[in-house]
Amino acid sequence: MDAKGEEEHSVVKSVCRMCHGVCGVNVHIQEGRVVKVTGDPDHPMSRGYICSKGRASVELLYHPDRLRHPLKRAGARGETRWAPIGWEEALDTVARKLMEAKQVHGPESVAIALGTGRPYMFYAARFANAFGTPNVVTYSHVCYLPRIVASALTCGRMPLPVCDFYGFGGVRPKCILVWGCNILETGAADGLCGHQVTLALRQGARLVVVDPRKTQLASRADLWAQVRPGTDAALALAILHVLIEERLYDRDFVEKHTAGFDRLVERVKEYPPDRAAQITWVPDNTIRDIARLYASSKPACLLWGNGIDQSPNCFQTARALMILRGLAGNLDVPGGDVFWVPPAGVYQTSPFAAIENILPERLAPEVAAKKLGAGESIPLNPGVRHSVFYDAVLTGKPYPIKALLLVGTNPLLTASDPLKGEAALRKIEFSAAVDLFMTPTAQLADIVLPAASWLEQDDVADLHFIWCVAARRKVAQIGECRDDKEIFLELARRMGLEDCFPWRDVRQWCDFVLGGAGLDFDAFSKVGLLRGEMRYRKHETEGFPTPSGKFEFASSTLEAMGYDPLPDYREPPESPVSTPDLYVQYPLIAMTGAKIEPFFHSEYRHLPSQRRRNPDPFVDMHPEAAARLGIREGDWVRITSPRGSIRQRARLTEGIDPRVVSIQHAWWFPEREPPEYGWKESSASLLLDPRPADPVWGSEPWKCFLCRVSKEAD
Ligand SMILES: Nc1nc2c(c(=O)[nH]1)N[C@H]1C(S)=C(S)[C@@H](COP(=O)(O)OP(=O)(O)OC[C@H]3O[C@@H](n4cnc5c(=O)[nH]c(N)nc54)[C@H](O)[C@@H]3O)O[C@H]1N2
Ligand SMILES: Nc1nc2c(c(=O)[nH]1)N[C@H]1C(S)=C(S)[C@@H](COP(=O)(O)OP(=O)(O)OC[C@H]3O[C@@H](n4cnc5c(=O)[nH]c(N)nc54)[C@H](O)[C@@H]3O)O[C@H]1N2
Ligand code: SF4
Ligand SMILES: [Mo]
Repeated sequence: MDAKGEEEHSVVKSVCRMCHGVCGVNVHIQEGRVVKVTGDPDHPMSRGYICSKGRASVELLYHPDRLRHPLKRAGARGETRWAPIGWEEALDTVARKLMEAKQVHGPESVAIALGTGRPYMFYAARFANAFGTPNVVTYSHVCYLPRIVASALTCGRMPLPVCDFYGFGGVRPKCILVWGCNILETGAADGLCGHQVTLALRQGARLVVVDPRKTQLASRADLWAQVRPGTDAALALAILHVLIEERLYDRDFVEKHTAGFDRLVERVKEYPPDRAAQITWVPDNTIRDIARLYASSKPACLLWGNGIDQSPNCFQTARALMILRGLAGNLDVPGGDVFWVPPAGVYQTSPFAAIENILPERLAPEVAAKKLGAGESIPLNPGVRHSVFYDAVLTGKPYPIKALLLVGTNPLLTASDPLKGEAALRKIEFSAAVDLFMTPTAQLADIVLPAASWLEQDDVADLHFIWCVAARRKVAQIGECRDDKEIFLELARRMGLEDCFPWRDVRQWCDFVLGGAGLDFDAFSKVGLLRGEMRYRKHETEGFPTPSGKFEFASSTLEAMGYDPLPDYREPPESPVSTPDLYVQYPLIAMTGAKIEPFFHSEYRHLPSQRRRNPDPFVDMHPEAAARLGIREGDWVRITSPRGSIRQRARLTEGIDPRVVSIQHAWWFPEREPPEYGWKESSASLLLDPRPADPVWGSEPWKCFLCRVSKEAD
């Protein structure tokens, strides 16, 4: 490189947001253009790690299909005719339409639909609250939230405990129990960078994996429980049974800090390992070995994920795993499962903090009571399920729904009941979508607003209320794209909501977030990271902020609300056991949406580097099951559930039980014709059971329903 070239090459330190993770990265800029994103070896969260998505950030940034200007629908819905308009007209229209609906039909006639946790989550939740609608349509029933609230009801603290890999207390985990979480592909869990697991294993930590699939981690594990999908509660109760029967638990913790132990003892008596083995397909000696290894390794930590969230009794399964952490004496101890202490003075804006903003009591009580689907799960679930929302739009009951603002979500591909969803999106009077790309969902909107990617944003990146916040800096501008936060500020200004959004712009907001820590965004960008001062064993001085002041084996809150205060097992609503007749017609158990490294849900199928890694939709099945059906590696197969039918390509693997198949989710083909881009061909959303299975939380069983598979005609 000549001297001039070197001068023009600069490196900006930032944090990636191609997934939830906050991997520290170096953004390389040449002649004003981002040319490369590499891992930052000095970053304490990720220590140089970067995955293929992080590296593909540049491909995303400059992708020719990016939305670059606000668009207005110019034909009938779904006719794919769009006219570019200016931001003023676009924002004025959205603001006016939402306000008109509110004035005529009440704030509840307007819904906000959100996707997974993104940097603007806090703004979105605050916006819904300030506007006064209780209807936030989101994935809280199947992702993360059930574990947060189950953990909060058990030990009073929010958010949930996270594995302590960083060693701030001088000790690292000796054993990692990974339960329904595939962090090596999913990058981050609950605020933890997945690379930390790799580092801990390199240092000799023992590994136990509970997963129906032989994931990379499962293949490296000391013990692997190949659990039948959806039966985790029985397995957890049996492990608790062994801990108690063999007196492997932390007696000091139980005596000093817990309530309801006797009732737990009675409950787990119902789950001896031999009974659990029949339910879960995990041999009883494996159950005993797991209990012994986990309980005798001190400290140990437990990493959990969507495998729990999307099970038919996710809430009590999560409670059982919280109880396991407490009983083993791992809660808030160095190297165990800890409650991070965030940096002092920094205003908390994590997706978790957003929940606080959508708690119903912040709304007018009479409006909060109107939340769609209220009553089908405990009020602490702030979200509305898609299926419930679509019904309300289509029937006008219990009241008319007039307008919808979709921000960063593609529910036709990522939620259940998508055909009903399509009808609802076609029927609703007004909708606007904010996205980086045109999608099958955005194609049905009236106004589409172009969002900025992470390289186009200033932010105080905060991942789930953890021990640090990190600086993300705007290094590019694509077309007229805008940061979602700015879009919310602009809408709030037009809708008289400035009291809740008093910030002039995103920079002033970032300064506000940092204000209590005594620095502004410019100074913070130079430092790059602010850390909290970690304290362990907070319960020894502060107790647990539950009604009893103790860690509650039996939840007094659940009991007061009329629910079972203790974890118990429930059979999935569709299974060989609960629906044997249906099982004859649909003789395979379907799991959907095991996440894969190259994609993020419906995202990145545009990006050649990512698509090459997984060019087609794949369903994993055991060679024996395939042989019985005359299916060979790579064949296109038809997968049919009681709800619908799709096609994917068979991939044969010994790492799955012959009675189970694993179906990739959120497939569409951006290269095909709009408005559908072929989503009805292969999207697992068409197969999903939209019924709320969990009696407490209302989760849907997306990882354990029935299906059949057949070879497609050549
Ligand atoms: N069958 C099945 N379905 C599942 C799952 C499963 O396991 N099985 N998992 C579920 C889970 S856990 C979740 S959380 C949901 C996620 O569901 P979604 O959040 O709806 O999924 P994505 O495809 O990631 O994102 C939707 C859109 O957001 C846009 N987007 C990305 N970043 C931004 C941004 O910064 N701003 C804006 N405005 N838009 C942005 C993308 O371009 C994309 O079109 O999917 C769920 N769907
Ligand atoms: N690359 C990539 N990263 C992502 C995402 C993405 O789409 N792509 N999505 C992000 C989002 S929104 C989320 S919520 C996280 C989720 O991250 P994870 O929690 O890791 O999510 P999954 O891959 O859905 O499920 C984890 C594991 O659970 C297993 N599993 C399925 N059913 C069961 C069951 O019944 N019991 C048990 N014990 N295990 C089961 C699956 O086989 C899978 O290996 O990932 C985030 N990160
Ligand atoms: S794991 Fe997530 S944050 Fe880290 S490099 Fe990959 S996409 Fe970026
Ligand atoms: Mo999620």
